Amino acid sequence: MGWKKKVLIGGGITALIILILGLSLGLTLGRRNIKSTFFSRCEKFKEHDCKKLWDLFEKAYVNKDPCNVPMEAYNPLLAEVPFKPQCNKMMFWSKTKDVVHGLTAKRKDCFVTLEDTLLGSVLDDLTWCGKEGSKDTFTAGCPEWSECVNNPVRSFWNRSSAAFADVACGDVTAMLSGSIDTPFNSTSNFASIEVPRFKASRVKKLNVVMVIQKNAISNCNHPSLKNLRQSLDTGITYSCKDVSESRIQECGSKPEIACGACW
Ligand code: JS2
Repeated sequence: MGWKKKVLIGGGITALIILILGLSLGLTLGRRNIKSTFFSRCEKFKEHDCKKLWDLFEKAYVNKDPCNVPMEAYNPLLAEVPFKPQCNKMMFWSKTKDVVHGLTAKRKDCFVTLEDTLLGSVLDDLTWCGKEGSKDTFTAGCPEWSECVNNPVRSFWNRSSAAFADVACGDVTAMLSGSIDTPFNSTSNFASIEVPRFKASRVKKLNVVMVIQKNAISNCNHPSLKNLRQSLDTGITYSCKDVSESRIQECGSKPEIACGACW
């Protein structure tokens, strides 16, 4: 066999070994990363036992079919860190994640979202799942959001959205997008999980803020907002304001602007 052929085969085998090593390393690092990410984010909230929270979190999905993890699987975790009612400050959103968090990152004196709570901030933008017969947490090869309803990530956000909405009280704010053709979409988390849990016994008013960006195609007169008004519990007052993105950013950058004067 000529030396050229030997070099080629040798090169091929080396490449294959590097590929396999790379893959397994990636998987291992991925696994290690979510745990280290969980702890580094959790430790920002001083008064909590992050090891206990990690164990409760893992119990929700480890060694289970990743399409058979219902919302209730997270009940023990939510019970360990229940959301506190923050009347007149609770902010909900739909298709406005970045604008909303750009504001709440700077004005927690005015508004807090689910992603500003311990559980929401620890797990935001993370992916995780388990596999039957394995005690590991995987971050790759997990079902996509719409691949199956009872997947670990979707069930966590559905369960935590429900729990956050269950403690909503006073004047509640919701930021909806004027850049999409259906600002209040009945299939969204906000519409299907959170709004039905706003009870007039706790929630006095829902202030909708329609985020108006340059490419705006909708505003407070959009027909889908009629559906929102009709789906609100009787007794909850409703308001809607079209607010430019720049005004929202100004509220974020000027703490001297009173919460009620942001728009
Ligand atoms: C996957 C994630 C993540 O009111 C808001 C929040 O309380 C939120 O939890 O749910 C509402 C927004 O959901 P909705 O109305 O479906 O809007 P969207 O813009 O389509 O956001 C979908 C994702 C919401 C849940 N979620 N899902 N991965 O990292 C993640 N972070 C959040 N909040």
